[in-house]
Amino acid sequence: MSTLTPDILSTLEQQGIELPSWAFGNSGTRFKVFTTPGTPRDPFEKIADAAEVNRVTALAPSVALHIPWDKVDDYAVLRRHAEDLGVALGTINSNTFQDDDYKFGALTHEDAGVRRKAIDHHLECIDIMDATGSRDLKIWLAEGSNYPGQADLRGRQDRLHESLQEIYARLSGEQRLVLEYKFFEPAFYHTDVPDWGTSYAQVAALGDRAMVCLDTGHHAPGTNIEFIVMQLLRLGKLGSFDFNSRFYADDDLIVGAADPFQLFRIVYEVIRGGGLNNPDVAFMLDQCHNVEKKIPGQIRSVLNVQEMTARALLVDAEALRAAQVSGDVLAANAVLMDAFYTDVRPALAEWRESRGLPADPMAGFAASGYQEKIEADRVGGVQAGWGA
Ligand code: PSV
Ligand code: MN
Ligand code: MN
Repeated sequence: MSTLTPDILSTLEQQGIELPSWAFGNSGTRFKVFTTPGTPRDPFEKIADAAEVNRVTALAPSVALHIPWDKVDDYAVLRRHAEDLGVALGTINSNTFQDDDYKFGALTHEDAGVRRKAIDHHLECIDIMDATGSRDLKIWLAEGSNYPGQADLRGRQDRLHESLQEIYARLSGEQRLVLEYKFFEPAFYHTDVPDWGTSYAQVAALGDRAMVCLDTGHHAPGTNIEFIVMQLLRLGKLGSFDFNSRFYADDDLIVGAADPFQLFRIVYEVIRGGGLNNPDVAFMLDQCHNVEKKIPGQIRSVLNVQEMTARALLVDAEALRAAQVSGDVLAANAVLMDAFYTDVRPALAEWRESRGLPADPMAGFAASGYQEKIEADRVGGVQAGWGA
């Protein structure tokens, strides 16, 4: 355990990454959804699978739900089911992108009746939060337009504000609203919440319990995402992350798969901003496993985050600061790179064993027989909601 100090290990021990329920359902592209044997048939089975990820990693204490995909009759029963399996129900995600009425918008729609329906859906999500004990309502909007002139850009921002205000007013206690931005898709010309600035402007107008959600796959190629992380932390408005990785657009691939160095840089700014165990920042995955097995896909994802966190914790802050102050460009860069290039895997494996976890959680899960059991037991697993 040579590389990781007791301080680093105790920080790592507190790390928790929320899993998205939809990562366990079948998903795909608009071309084809491949079904995976053993896919959950209902929200109860999705939670059972998520609990497996936590069982072998101790890294995934909560599961985010998506409404109506995860609609059940009694959320208290679902909550107990999760708690019995050692996990909590987390963020509630709304869905205003799979209904014909929302073809030209939901919270921004010209028609007050459609806006009413979309607002009511969010109020229902908050009722669910009351039952599940969830803190965060996450709103990602698929709204926008495809052609210049199609929509009144300014009027839509005003309507968005009014709709969000009504939703925000319904929150109580510790509950929060997090507004996720995305630069394009499904709309191709303009999107109503395309960037962190728009999300920030909208949530700042609501109040303290409205924050920005940063999905790492929602930026134009080449965007310096860690800069945005720094800025939002500086402003006290980074509410949550949706982690995933991308090569081209919103690929929703395993976090850290496409660009581990970017993940390292993001986590470094989180640490620099006091945010690693900052209760204001929820660390979530937002991924889809189209061709790989889903539970191992989620295990790999949380391990990637843990590994890059361990490396980012190795940055020698004092040496870095000294090099920055003295204008030693290469020395400063070398401090960061030294940490990034440190192989922490053996130390993490040893540490896991010392905590009664499998040294290699991927192998631990494979040896457990769980995958074979669900493949035999479950027939007709559900689709996550994408690619229909
Ligand atoms: C669509 O882009 C999306 O991936 C958003 O990132 C949401 O967080 C997620 O779907 C679930 O609604
Ligand atoms: Mn997302
Ligand atoms: Mn996305």
